[in-house]
Amino acid sequence: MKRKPNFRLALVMPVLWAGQLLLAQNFKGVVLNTEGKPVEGAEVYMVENGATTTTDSRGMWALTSADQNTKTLVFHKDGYTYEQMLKQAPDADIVGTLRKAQKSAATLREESYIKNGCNTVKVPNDKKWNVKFKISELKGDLAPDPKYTRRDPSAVIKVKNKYYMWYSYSITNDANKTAPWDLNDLYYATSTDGITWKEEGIAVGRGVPGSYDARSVFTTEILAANGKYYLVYQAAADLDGIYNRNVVGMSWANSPDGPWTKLEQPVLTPTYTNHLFFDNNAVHDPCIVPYQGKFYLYYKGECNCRDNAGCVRWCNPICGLKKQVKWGVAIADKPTGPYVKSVKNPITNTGHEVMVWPFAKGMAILQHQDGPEPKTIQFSENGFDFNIMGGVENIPEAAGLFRAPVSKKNPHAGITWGVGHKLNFVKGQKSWMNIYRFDLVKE
Ligand code: AAL
Repeated sequence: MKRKPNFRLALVMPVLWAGQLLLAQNFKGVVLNTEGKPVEGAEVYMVENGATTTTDSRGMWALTSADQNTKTLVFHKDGYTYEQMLKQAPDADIVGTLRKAQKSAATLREESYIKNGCNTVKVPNDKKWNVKFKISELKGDLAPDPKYTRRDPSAVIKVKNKYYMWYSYSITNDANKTAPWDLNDLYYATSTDGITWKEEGIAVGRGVPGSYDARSVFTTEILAANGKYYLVYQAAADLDGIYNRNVVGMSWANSPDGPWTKLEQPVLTPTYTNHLFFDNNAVHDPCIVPYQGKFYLYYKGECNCRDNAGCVRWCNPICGLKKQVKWGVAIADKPTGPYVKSVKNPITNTGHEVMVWPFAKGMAILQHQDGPEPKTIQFSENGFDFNIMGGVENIPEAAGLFRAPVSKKNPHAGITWGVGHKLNFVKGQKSWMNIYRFDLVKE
């Protein structure tokens, strides 16, 4: 049977096709190295739709998207760092610049552990560096109370004879909570002796629906600089941000008592790539330290295997470990950013919670767990290349350090006391958490 020509379709199709053409957007550009020379064979990845291409011999590339929204573009080639552009509008002259990657001291040590065995991890037994802590309970409003879950405290700072700390806060039995850091707000407390604390209430709350911090704000740190106060914290837009791709948000205030003003955009995001990279899944535990006239944002990265065949959870941890997480650092001229991730990332091979303080002309850190160098104290002359200096006994969990003046001689001046947190496991119920105090034990 002969089919009748469908005139309506014949009329509509070209219109639809032309409409799509109108909607389709072109992103084009060039990838250069830091000397301004074209980079051939660099990957260009459009995060929102997964479109990927490779630069030609002139470093040129082109990608199309079916909608008119801005896009996240990631540029990469082996031997270079990942560079990403957020909220890039369609354009024909997008210039991506690739910086050569460098191996940090911790990455070189990790390579040597892989080659020579994990029994080659050396922790010097040095009295000047070895540390030991003792833990005690807080009093007042922050005395342990199963009704409330208070966790991941910030550093403690002293402002006009009062100590201040900020922390993640939630009601333990909130039925909608999927983890202790889900559906959190940032609360703060003050004290005159560092032992008895008064809960002052909310400092920074979750954002309105649709915002990058709508689901939870948690795991915060405080920076006092230029007469202002800056809170950095993890922010989750939705449930995925609780376990995977979160961002780091920031709020600032003229007084530690607020009011706090949120920045419109996050200051840090994971490296949005499907390749294995130490922070391709999440950026956690942000902590900003003023250093050499700049602001160093240290953070813990988490790696996710995503589409990488054969990769095991946590991206193939070494030394038979179940989990390995590493830290990165991003540097800015101003506290509010923009923060640029270091070419030396990752800067540790172990990690979890970030505990960092300036000492002499360099930077000291505590490494807690999740890697081959747990319970160590480390030092770096330049803020990137950390070496193991000694061991740590009774390390506090998720410690917020009391911010003391920088010492030229005593590496422990930045860890004399502070606050940490404890998980109280209750079988068959939601576990709760409380904040405790830790003190350095002088030997
Ligand atoms: C902690 C931190 C981050 C994680 C979660 C809450 O140990 O590393 O803050 O997102 O667990």
